[in-house]
Amino acid sequence: MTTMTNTRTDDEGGEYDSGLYRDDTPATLLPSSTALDHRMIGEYRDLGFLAMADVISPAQVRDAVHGLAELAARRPEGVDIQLEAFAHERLAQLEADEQLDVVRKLQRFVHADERLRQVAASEQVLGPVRAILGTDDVVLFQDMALLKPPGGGREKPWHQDKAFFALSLETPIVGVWIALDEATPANGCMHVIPGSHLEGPIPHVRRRDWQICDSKVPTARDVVVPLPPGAALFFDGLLHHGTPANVTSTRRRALQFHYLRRDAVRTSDAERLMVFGPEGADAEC
Ligand SMILES: O=C(O)CCC(=O)C(=O)O
Repeated sequence: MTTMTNTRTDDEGGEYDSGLYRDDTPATLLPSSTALDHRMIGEYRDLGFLAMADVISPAQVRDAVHGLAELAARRPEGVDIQLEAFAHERLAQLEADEQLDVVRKLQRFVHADERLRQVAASEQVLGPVRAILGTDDVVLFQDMALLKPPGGGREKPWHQDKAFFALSLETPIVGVWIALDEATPANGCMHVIPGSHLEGPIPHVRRRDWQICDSKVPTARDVVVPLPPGAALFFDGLLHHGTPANVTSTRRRALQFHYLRRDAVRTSDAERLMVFGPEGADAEC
């Protein structure tokens, strides 16, 4: 299975101090289909994120999960699949439709599954993105599914997404993280540091991943973002965020899309590494 060209096994991750993620301050969830007014956009600019309920419907959640499961079984050309390090131990016990339970990440799938393409192009997702970016002319920059399987799906340490993207620092990018299952503190929901996007880029180091050094994470400011299925977190590309490991037996599957203004200024990998540090060559979000 790991010999297929579009499939590889994760070789990062590792032990971490559980104090890196605090659960005492939960984010507020805006009601479904909130049209973002000036005040809410101002709040997004100050905090660097907002969370909203029911951004996609239960039917879209089901379709997305079916789409991902089919892609994990079919593995079409062009879709990148990364398995958890424990995949080889568990794969033999899994039925074809359970293969998502060893997949850490799928990438570049919108061209391969119409149901997933429709989620990325849906008005409920694009409406808030357009309001945040201040233009109707937005483009999808990256599509991925982050599946953090039950029984040890690994941590994604604290990081800024822009450390992975060759984009000018002034170019705004919006991440949209959509829960497909209930995402909880125990199964690895998102954690964010409000306002950290205003503090500029910070050096990343290669430890358990390409990440912010653990000792530099202001954990006292941690806001945890538990989300029901269909809810989404919209967040700035410089916001410090991370997710702990899934230490439960429940699933925590999510879609993550990044959007840019069409006139976004792209730079080079060399510039990205100059800003965020030399250890990030080939780093993937
Ligand atoms: O879903 C996750 O576990 C982490 C997602 C994330 O922050 C990323 O891939 O940049």
